[in-house]
Amino acid sequence: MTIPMNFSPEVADARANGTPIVALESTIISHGMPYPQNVETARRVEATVRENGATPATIAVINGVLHIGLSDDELEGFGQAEGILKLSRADMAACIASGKTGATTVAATMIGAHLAGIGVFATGGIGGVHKGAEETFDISADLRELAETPVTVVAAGAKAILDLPKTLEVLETLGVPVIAFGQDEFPAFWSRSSGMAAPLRMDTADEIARAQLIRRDMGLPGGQLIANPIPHDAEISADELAPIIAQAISEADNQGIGAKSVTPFLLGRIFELTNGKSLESNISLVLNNAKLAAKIAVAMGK
Ligand code: PSU
Ligand code: MN
Repeated sequence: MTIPMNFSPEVADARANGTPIVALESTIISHGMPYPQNVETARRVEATVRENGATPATIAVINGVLHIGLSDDELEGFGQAEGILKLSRADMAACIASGKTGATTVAATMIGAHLAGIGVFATGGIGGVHKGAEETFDISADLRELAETPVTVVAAGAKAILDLPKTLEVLETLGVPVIAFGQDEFPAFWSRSSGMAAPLRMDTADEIARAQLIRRDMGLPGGQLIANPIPHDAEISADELAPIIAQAISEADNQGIGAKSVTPFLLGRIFELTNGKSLESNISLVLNNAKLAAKIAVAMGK
């Protein structure tokens, strides 16, 4: 193996004992939330995975070593450090080769999870087709990764900063199962409703685990997107957010924000413009996703 890898002690134990593991991403820490809430959230997410019967494995590249499971100090480092690379499929190997440090997006976390034999991953929201993609061609590499890499990703749908109808169309074209959990509608991250029906619906972790295993046995590549609605008490209505999102997007356009900077810029502006309310919702939905992912990981192990 040419890939330098490091497993945290608890992940190494779980692998040795064959107990359930849930992968977690690091970009949500470094680029998705402000300090110190990002580190506090990362710790609470890990605790939630443990409380629900699985071992958390936060994935990142540190000085050219692919880490599967981070120590408390390492989590803190991703929360504080400026200038950490944001890694997707295109740049993960280069970061390892150059001995650099980078946080993994959904796409890169799926790749790391699969290398480590982990089949379930919890995050907040996935990247998707950005509004205006017909001009910018800005379509997240997360979508293609879901079509290629056999990891079930639990997210709260896709953010309203994205073009949701186009995101669902691309996922369908790529053959990615999009499964709403416990409701018929596709959830929209900060709100439970998007106005669009989800292509598929499931109501139990067992069903979700079975579907992934059946895909594998059918020889189908790729994972599944589980769209888990945000808890009722943490929702922000689409009406309240729409003008804020529009403002953030127009500022990004005016300031020439492009490529990898778009998503972190929009998340940061929406946090400011909602006086932190968007962050509280974001934390609540990530914890909710961690809980469901742990249950799916337990079901997959049966
Ligand atoms: N959703 C969040 N917070 C985040 C992200 C998504 O709620 O921080 C991150 C994820 O790591 C995701 C990435 O993979 O943004 C997508 O970035 P892009 O749009 O540049 O592909
Ligand atoms: Mn992009």
